[in-house]
Amino acid sequence: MLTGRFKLQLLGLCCLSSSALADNPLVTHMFTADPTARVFENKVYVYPSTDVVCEEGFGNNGFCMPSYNVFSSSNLHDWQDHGTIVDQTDVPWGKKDGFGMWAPDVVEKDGTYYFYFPDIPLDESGFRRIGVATAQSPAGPFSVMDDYIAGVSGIDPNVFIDDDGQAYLYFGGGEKLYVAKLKPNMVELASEPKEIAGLPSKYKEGPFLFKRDGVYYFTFPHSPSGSEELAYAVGDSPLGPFEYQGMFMQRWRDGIWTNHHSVVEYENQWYVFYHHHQISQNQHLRSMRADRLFFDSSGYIQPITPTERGIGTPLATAKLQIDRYSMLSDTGVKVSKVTGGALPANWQVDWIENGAWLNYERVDFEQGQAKKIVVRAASKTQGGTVEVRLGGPEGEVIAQVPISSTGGWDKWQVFEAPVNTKLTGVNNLSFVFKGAEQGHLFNIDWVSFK
Ligand code: FUB
Repeated sequence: MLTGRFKLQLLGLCCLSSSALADNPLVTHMFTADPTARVFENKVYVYPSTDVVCEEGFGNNGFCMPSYNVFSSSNLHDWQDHGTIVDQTDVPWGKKDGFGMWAPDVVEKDGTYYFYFPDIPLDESGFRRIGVATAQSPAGPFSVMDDYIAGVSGIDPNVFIDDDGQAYLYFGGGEKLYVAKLKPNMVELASEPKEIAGLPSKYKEGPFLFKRDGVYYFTFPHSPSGSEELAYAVGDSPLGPFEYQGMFMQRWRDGIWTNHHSVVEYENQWYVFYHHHQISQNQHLRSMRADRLFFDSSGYIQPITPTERGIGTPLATAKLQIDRYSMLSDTGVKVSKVTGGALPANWQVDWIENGAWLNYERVDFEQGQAKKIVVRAASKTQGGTVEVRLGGPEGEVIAQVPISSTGGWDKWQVFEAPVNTKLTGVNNLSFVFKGAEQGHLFNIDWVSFK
């Protein structure tokens, strides 16, 4: 139960820069894992590790993880890839072909960005040591420090700076997780690492501490049996002890053992970032995702249900990948990945039958410029109509887009129709599919407004 108090209330080769549009997974052009999200300069920056296919004889525990990238977004839909910020070959004290650059973290103090990362030490003094790279901007360029943090051996660093300016380093993977104070220079320990008290038994890793309404939430992937669930404990001090509260995200049951997360508040909404292997179906080639996180009135974290729609608010003029839906009717419509395990991943809406529907929430129409809707569709049969409605499948009809035969289920054409209402601001859309009573009508790639 909740505590009484709780109840009351790189060596910068920076960088390639490109844009990716996505809901979940957040990016589809590369594999990304262990995402740490932070708010810097009024944007969300995400620092994942990167998964690549292992060549024979390389890698560690099945993972090949050579480097770190950073991504940023202000609408949580358009993610700018700022490129690689730290590569294993940049780390003076690290094995240059170790591929062991596991989950990282980053914090800002006095205008300097401190990037903490695990790597395999050349001196063979541990499974992983934790290094630091610093930059003057959240996207780098980062300079890697000459040596790892003395006195720390383990994985999954997480750094929390409390309101009084004291910084704490959390780390570890195994039966025990650890915390130590950092000196004001952020790269040396100010206290001996001590075991965090109050956590449940069995394997734990990926600590992530945040503070909300004066309560310290210590969150961690936990494996009581089988794959990892995301769990949390709460306390009155960043050093603990903590009181275990249970899990807030269930374990994956489809062939991936890890999950790894971070929690961040942005523009008065809390989010959890985590990973899954939806694109590759290979547990060593993961993709970062995010969903909204809510607390109940007592401060308990409400359980997360992973969504395809994710967290972004795209502009209506973007290519809206409605296969990343908010909700689908129970029958008469499916979503299929058309790229296999390859990158960049792409999905389509298909097996559509008369009367089926799909909701896609949070589309930004700004000042009301949208006059037309465009649908990219394919049909081997006679096609049908896409009714576009507001708010849900019973909502006001704002457009009706006729789709005719294109001669094949993968012969794509663009169809359009006028929008009969002036839409402004953020709206929830619903697409209702109409056509012959029997058979499949059409497939949809994306929709967009002009
Ligand atoms: O990604 C490699 C390791 O797997 C991370 O460091 C762990 O937290 C787990 O996600």
